[in-house]
Amino acid sequence: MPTEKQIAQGYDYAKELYAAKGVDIDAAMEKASKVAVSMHCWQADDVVGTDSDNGGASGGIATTGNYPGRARTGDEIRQDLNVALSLIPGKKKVNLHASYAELGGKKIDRDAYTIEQFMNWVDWAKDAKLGLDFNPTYFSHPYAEDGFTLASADKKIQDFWIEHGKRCREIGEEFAKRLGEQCAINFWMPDGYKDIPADTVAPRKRMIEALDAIFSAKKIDKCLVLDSLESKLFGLGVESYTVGSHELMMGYALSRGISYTLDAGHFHPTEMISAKISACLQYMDNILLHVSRGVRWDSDHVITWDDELQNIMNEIVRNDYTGRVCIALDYFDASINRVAAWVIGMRNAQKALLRAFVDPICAARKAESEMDYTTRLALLEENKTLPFSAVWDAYCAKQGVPTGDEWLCKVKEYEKDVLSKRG
Ligand code: RNT
Ligand code: ZN
Repeated sequence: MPTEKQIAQGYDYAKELYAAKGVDIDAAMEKASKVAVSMHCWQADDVVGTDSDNGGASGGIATTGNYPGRARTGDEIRQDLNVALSLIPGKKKVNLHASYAELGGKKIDRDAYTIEQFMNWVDWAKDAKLGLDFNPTYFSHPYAEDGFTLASADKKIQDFWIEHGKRCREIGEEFAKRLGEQCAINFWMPDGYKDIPADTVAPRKRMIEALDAIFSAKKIDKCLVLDSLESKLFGLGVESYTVGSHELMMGYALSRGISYTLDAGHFHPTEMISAKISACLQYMDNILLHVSRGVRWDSDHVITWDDELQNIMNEIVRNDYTGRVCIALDYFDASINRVAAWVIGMRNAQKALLRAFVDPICAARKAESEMDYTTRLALLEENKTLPFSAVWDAYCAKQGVPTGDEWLCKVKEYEKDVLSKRG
């Protein structure tokens, strides 16, 4: 890890080189520090949740691995979050699923949740000065076992899940009011068939009806709640037909004026969500991103600082979309230390965001406007070796978080003192 002196020297060097390209790295750091990245609570415990003994995620998503130290309670999750958050620079939010309700020994089902079951989270977020995002949980529940929730042909099941959606919007509204930050609520439903359907229309009609029932139940100020709908290509055990496909969800979101969620793992492997951002935003006010990393399929690996992550952030920053795109992470790896999984992915997201703010783009855009594509390619490639690592180190130091791999020692210490002692 760099010394204080090296960080200062690196900063001076970078400042001069970037200034020569027309970039003020101080202004870039300031701007980057205002864009929130929402950290998903579900990396803590392999998407198990705290509201029942459901045995883990269902609905076509799966964690693999059995690394010791999984958080088992709300308190343990918050304890782990505190450690992870202290090692990540930039603005952060925390993204909760409804399955992280704390029932306090009472028997309350998901169609009856209120803010009461989330007060430990609200109090914690208030102390930590964090906004909360939210997700209804349409999986890991006996009523989701048949593979259908909002699109279920069983009225009792469909109504139960409609009610859950309504309750979640009210809980999200409370989060926003109590914490003073907008709550983005992401709706993802696993509904679909393992094998070839005979009727592809009826489930889609039922999905639309159910969504209409949820969103028309209460008008909530968009400053408080941003409703967003996530599409998917397929899931494990849901290989043949997904009700909430890209076209259905985007069409719904567009026609009802709500936000659409692009998950990086939910398209064909060569289809990149970075390429979709500027297209969606021609027609929609907002989109939400689930930044994930699919390896050959929607595997939800920890995000690395790869071309796609950088391209996503470039698109948001270069097009001035920071106010219209909510950035959230969505991955879950149980084969490595879970706190480290958070820190690696979040630091990568923040790194890519900062890099997008410092990367010079004006000259390449000018060349493009003059149809000088040679210069465009040459400049974009030369920018890649500008001393960004020095800017990143200076940013981490300024934000009071570890530089280099210094954070890893803290996680290893925490593993030794706390995580390894969990049964
Ligand atoms: C599943 C979706 C969904 C979930 C989380 C836990 O494929 O990506 O967003 O991963 O809600
Ligand atoms: Zn997702």
